[in-house]
Amino acid sequence: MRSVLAIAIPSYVVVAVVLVAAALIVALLARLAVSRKPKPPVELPPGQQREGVEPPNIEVPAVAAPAERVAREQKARDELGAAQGQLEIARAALQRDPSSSAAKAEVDRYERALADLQRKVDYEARKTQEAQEKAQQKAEAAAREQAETLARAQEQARIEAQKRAEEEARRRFVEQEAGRTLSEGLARTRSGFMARLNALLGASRELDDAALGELEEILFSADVGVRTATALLESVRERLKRRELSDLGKVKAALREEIERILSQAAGAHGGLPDLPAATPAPQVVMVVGVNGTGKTTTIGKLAAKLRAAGKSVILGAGDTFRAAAGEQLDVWAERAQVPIVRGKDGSDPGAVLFDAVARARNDKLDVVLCDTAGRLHTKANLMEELKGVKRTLGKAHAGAPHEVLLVVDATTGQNASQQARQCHDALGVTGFVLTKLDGTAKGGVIIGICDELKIPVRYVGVGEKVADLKEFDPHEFVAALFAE
Ligand SMILES: Nc1nc2c(ncn2[C@@H]2O[C@H](COP(=O)(O)OP(=O)(O)OP(=O)(O)O)[C@@H](O)[C@H]2O)c(=O)[nH]1
Ligand SMILES: [Mg+2]
Repeated sequence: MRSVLAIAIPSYVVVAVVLVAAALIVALLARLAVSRKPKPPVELPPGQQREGVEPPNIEVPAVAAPAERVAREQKARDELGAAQGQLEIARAALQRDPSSSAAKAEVDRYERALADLQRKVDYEARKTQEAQEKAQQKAEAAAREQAETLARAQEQARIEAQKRAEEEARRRFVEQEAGRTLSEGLARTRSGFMARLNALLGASRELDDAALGELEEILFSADVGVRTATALLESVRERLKRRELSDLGKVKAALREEIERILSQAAGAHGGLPDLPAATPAPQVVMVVGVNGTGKTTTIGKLAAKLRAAGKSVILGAGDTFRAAAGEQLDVWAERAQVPIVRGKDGSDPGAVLFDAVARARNDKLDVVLCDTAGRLHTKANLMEELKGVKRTLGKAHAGAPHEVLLVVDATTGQNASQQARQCHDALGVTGFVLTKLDGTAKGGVIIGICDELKIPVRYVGVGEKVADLKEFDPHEFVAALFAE
């Protein structure tokens, strides 16, 4: 066999084939080394890096150059291999006949051709590498885009899950803190003048002058105020004259009706924060006022939690800049109710702080701004004058603001509450009020006097310190709880 090959294929051809094969192996190994070089990590340009989204870490496996490119390079290498074979043959011929000028010319021709072909191979190899890098970059860009889209979707899902968890926490916060019922909150008032009234009007005794005298005495001792007590008595006397009332049970029903009428005339069917009229642009600005200690800050905190639980977006404005503790107290409520807060430096201008809160609400498209205010000033400045200034500033911050001037009065102060309500209303044009601390007093009758005199709707009543203790005022429910025996 060996002898047959030796005869059929001259030795220089075998040498040439071996050389070509070696050249091809070297070229192939060089290319493999290039493609295995570790890829530098892909960095997102600064403009494409999104806040909160980690630039994705992308690993793209090596991508092959286009087949047509590889084929061209291979063809050039084949041509080179063939030329090398030819050169070896020419050199062997020259070796056999060194004096042959034809053999010499042949060698020269193949050497020049080989140099040209080597340049061609280099060129094609460079082109293949460039094409490979381009394909690699394209694949990496596509992978990066895909990873970014995925990262954004994951981030969005995370934000939404967090929002849902916060909503749930808020809802549980409002629900779990089961407060008192209105009836429990009114227990003291019921055990005060209402107990005497119920005892008198529930007794099976004659409807005579003595009974009416006793009724008069009870109403005057209740905290409804002289004017309202007189009006209530008048209405009973009128109906007696018209013979509409035949016994004390009927007097009780008539009084209950009259009290519900007084409480409803301003409040309508139920209290709560009224919605903004349809055409009025948000945010709804609520300025909360009242003398010190009545429960403004606490009411704002409870209200924020309630409004949030009802799906409204709320921001708090810490307009009581006169006491450091006031801002901190509101901070605690903002944290509990999970709502943003705007605070200024202690002692700074309250109007400016509330202006900022409204501006932020407008910017962030929030529904409601709850503005806390001071109940007492360090200086001798008049509180009402100060609050008038704040009110004007709110009007500059947002057309129509404040939409609600919510006066907080403390029921335990009885007739003082009524007086404060009148003064505040004269100065600021109160649009609704909140009667707090009904749970701690027998003077709950004060609400009847305030509604009768000022005809301002009661928005909420407070029967304790928990969120659930702030109740939307419902005249019917209120009277039922008041008259319950
Ligand atoms: N029992 C009871 N306490 C209440 C109620 N509302 C508020 N309080 C308490 O009343 C106290 C005063 O409440 P604040 O909210 O600080 O009153 P404020 O009007 O903001 O007081 P200043 O900022 O000093 O003007 C706090 O201890 C509250 O917890 C309520 O309806 N029932
Ligand atoms: Mg306060």
